[in-house]
Amino acid sequence: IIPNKQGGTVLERQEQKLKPPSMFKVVLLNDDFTPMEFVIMVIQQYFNKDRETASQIMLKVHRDGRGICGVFSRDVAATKVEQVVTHARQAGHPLQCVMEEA
Ligand code: TYC
Repeated sequence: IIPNKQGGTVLERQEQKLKPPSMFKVVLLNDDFTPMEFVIMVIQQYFNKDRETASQIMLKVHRDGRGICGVFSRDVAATKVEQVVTHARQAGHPLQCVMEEA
């Protein structure tokens, strides 16, 4: 909004200088206690994967220590992490889920 010589204002188009939103990986971490079946169900339920894909991700985490379940905007990633950790704690499992900038 810019003042003019008549005491009014004119509205000028803003420059398009907004950065695209950062994206975040949601990563599952391995542990020795959470049952494989529970991890498969979590991946299916919160990351919309079919059972085959969820099993592959779970086995990757089991073997390598970590695995990516998906990439999301900051808010969605944070919500997924909270939902997965809350679900795991309610079931009494130590499953760890974290987000990191992609
Ligand atoms: N390592 C666990 C077991 O042998 C299975 C597991 C997989 C746990 C993935 C956590 O994110 C995980 N029961």
